[in-house]
Amino acid sequence: MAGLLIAGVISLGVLGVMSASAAGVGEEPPAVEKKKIKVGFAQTGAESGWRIAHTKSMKAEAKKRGVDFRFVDGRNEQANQIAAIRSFVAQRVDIIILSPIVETGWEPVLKEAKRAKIPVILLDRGVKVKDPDLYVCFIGSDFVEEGKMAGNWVVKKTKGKANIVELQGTPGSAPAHDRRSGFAEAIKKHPGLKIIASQSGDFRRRNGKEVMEAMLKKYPKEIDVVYAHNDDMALGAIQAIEEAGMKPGVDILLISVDALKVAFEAMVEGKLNCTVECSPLFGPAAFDAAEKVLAGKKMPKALYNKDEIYDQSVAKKLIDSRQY
Ligand code: GYE
Repeated sequence: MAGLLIAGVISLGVLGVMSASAAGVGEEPPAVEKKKIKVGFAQTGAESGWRIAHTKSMKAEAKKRGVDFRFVDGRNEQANQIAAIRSFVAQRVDIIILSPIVETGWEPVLKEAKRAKIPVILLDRGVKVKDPDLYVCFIGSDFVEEGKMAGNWVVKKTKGKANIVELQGTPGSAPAHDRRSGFAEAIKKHPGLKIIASQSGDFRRRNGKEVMEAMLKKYPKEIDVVYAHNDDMALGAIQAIEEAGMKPGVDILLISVDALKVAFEAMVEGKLNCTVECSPLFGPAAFDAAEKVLAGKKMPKALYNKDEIYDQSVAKKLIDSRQY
């Protein structure tokens, strides 16, 4: 049971060993009382396949390590996540993990956690706060880099000439902001690449479809490329394109982010052209970090995952190895 055992029980353990040796060889030392650590996790919600895989990874790892895990689904409202943090403070959890739905507005509640001496780990998405000591570390992907990878792929694939529709993630969220700026940065030296429309689909499949339907009405023949900030919205857009009588992946190219298994399926079918990976399998890293923090070890302020980019040429070969 290599679970997360906190430092508070170590002194007990040492005492236990001492009294055993004093009692003589051959006697079993008394069992060390192990305290389960209490972890509160404030999740954004369940907006996408990515998010569902993320929650699953966290719950599985908590179970594996025997953590007292308190999970709150924020139902995609910052107010619910703030209330969750307050309740974690009231419950005196040992550590709080937060996947913040948006970047701003966290200062007051993070200060409350700090005052209560409960460390906060940011998982997956970052926040904008003046005092960096309001959280111990961030673990996640470099969303700007993901946007750049997507932009570079579009530059190459279209030889620098295309009308692009961008489907943005949740307004105010770090991935929506950074995937947009990274992409813009990558295409900026190519005047032939134009983002003709950019709208939020809130990282959801249904919204991606609705926004794409509206775009196809407005620009029935002009759209060459769809850049979606996640796979779910691209899958929704694919449906809209098919319903409009066009071939997704051929008449309109689509690139998105996440690299879900369903995105690989769409690539194998030729409907999606490319996806940039963003792994949601955070469980082990999150609880390793929690363990370190509670043991008083220093964590780097930010830990970034390494993400890859996959297009149709590798989809068939890799689809069976995809874990989410
Ligand atoms: O790309 C999207 C999800 O924050 C990286 O959130 C995450 C994003 C992910 O809903 O599908």
